[in-house]
Amino acid sequence: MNKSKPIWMVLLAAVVFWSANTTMAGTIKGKVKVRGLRSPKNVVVYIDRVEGQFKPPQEHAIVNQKEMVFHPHVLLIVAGTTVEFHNGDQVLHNVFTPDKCAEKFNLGTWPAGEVRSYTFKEVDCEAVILCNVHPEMEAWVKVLQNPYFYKTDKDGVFTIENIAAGKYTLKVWHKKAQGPSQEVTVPEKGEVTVNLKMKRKR
Ligand SMILES: [Cu+2]
Repeated sequence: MNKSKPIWMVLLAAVVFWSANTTMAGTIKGKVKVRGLRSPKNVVVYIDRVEGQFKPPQEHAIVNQKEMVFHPHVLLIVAGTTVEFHNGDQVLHNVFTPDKCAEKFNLGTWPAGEVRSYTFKEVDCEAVILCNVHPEMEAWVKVLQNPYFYKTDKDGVFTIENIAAGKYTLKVWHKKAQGPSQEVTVPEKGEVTVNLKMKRKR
């Protein structure tokens, strides 16, 4: 029974393998414009809901405090992700949030080299992260249902790749601006371009 497989079996296996690896998926790309802000930096563009369960990554996300600034300023994570808060300064920093969706945690105050963490469980949570030693310090953790998100740079350009073909609701978020959500149809292959407009919140 150790004969080599007939050629049709090899071809069939190849076709099955190929089709399993080419699900119909496309890209959403575009640009965000924000009226009333200096630049569209740190706008979060994301698909509101995608069918299925999205497991958080094994590796932890990191927020550092360096030169009295939280890095990154906006962190995007899938629900269930653990975030490590590092202190990269030679002074004591604290980490807390007043937001209920993150259980109003206060991780305490600690020196450089020490790390404390928190697992964000609630989808759609937008938690402001503060330091009670330095009131000017601020960061945001935005918790999403799925990994189809993008955070813009100064140019406002975004790309979300490898989305299964279908209809979705694309949303935008910025701490100081707001904009309408938009229905988007992702093609089976290739890309759809969407331009998004936001306005500074009053
Ligand atoms: Cu601080």
